[in-house]
Amino acid sequence: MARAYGPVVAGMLAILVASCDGPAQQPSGSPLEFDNAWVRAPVAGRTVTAAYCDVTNPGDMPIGIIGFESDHPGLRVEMHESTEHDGMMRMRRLARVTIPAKATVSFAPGGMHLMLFGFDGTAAEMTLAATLDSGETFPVVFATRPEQHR
Ligand SMILES: [Cu+2]
Repeated sequence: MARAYGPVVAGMLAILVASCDGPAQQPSGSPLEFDNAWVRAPVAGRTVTAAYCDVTNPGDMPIGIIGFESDHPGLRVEMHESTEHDGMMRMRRLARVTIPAKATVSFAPGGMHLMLFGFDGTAAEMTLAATLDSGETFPVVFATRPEQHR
């Protein structure tokens, strides 16, 4: 029976290796580093989905992200946080996400995420501009991945 798991484990390792393959492309001049940026392809016929990434602040001062924007026509982005309240999952909108000094904050399934309205998933990747509390914006490329429930 253990043999049946072989291909699955091999597949997972391949994904892990692929995601560690070389340095991620970082927006030039950005004080924050963005890794593992991906957007979940929406269910067919739907245009609401979520995007995720890991944000690292290598500096000595906390940095706030006050939003993400797209130049894609009709695409709107909100920063959300999923929370469980009395056994119910809820989402609330975040006006600001602070990345502490020398720390990584993850937008990840089940937690903070970027909520996308108006993305049909047909593009292999898309760019969202992260706006920092300094007012600077930096483009981050999100790769589209097929729908995954986990
Ligand atoms: Cu949401």
